[in-house]
Amino acid sequence: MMTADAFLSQCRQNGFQLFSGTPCSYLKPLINAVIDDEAITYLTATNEGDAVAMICGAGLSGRRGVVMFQNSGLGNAVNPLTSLAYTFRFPFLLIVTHRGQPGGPPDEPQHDLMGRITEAMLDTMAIRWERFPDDENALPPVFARAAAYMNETGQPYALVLRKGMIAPRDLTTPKAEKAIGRREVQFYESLSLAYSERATRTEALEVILRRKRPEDVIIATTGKTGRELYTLEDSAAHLYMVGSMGCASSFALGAALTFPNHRWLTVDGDAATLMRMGNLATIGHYRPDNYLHLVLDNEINDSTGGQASVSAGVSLGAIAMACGYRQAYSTDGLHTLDTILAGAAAQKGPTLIHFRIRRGSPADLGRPKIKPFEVKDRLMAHLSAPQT
Ligand SMILES: Cc1ncc(C[n+]2csc(CCOP(=O)(O)OP(=O)(O)O)c2C)c(N)n1
Repeated sequence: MMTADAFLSQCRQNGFQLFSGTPCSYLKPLINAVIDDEAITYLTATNEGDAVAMICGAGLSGRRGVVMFQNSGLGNAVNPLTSLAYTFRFPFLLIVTHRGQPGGPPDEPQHDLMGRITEAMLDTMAIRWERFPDDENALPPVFARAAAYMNETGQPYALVLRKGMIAPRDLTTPKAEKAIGRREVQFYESLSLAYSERATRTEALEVILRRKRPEDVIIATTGKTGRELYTLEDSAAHLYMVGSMGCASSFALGAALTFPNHRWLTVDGDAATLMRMGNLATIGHYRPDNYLHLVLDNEINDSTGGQASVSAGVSLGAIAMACGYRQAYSTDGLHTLDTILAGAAAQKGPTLIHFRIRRGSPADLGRPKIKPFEVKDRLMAHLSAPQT
């Protein structure tokens, strides 16, 4: 058994100072020590996959973070681990607890199957892992192996944490005593066009590009949005999420909190936003001034053949305001979009612009010819970050 502070001291020495995750009782001492440690930042995530995406976004700085969660949440994180971290080569330390460990202490029925397949799942996902050591003297070689692997491959390295490895530790940071009080959640909504009269995605992207400022970085959601943006204008300040549907906003959140001198524009889809709507609450909670969230809502999964999403009756602006965004707009007018974007330049974010568009894309739509990890390296160079 070791203390959480012994582990954190190694983390600090090895440059791991940003953590994200969701709690597990096995992680209690560690997560509490992280929250109590003023030299370490902890970003709480609503979902294990969003924790992965946030740490990848922050990883554009070249600094490596730590993601920690229960093995039950490994399922929630599979997509960003395989499509984002692996594909774009984002290295970080992953701590996965081992509830339901075979031969371990008796555990609840819901952990039985996951306990049996946890290590095999990591192997299947090509994630190099080892057991979390039970002695602090074993930590330096563990960190050395992890660093060597990350340097060589650009991939995450996992530690599987069994029960009782870390000495108990309570949380000492008190929960804020402040009353929540009365909230105003008004936002601007003006929707007057019939579906077929609305603008196209391309027209909306053209307005966004016209209003782009030199410090802006655009993170485009998976599917046709990234492809259209790439076709209209490729730039070192763009990142096209080729997979990890729904993670553009959490990736951009990690980046926005790490790079306060850049404005981070997430260009999302309606289905992608709804897929990971919990992250809107995380954006509202951390409230980065430099965050602009544009949702291009065609009410369908356009990229996969036009199947209806459930966004037609959803007021994403109202949801964003209820989650703590500073302002939100919902419109279908291109001129209104242009005016809102012009005004957003002088506003503190987070801002959500819900822009209702119609279906369809140009017939000759290209695909990024540059590989995802090259897009990431190019963006890191643009941000003047050391390459991983
Ligand atoms: C986790 C996951 N589920 C499903 C897909 C397949 N997929 C790719 S794009 C897409 C539709 C996205 O719809 P939306 O966000 O509304 O954007 P649009 O295509 O309409 O521009 C789907 C379902 C995926 N890439 N990842």
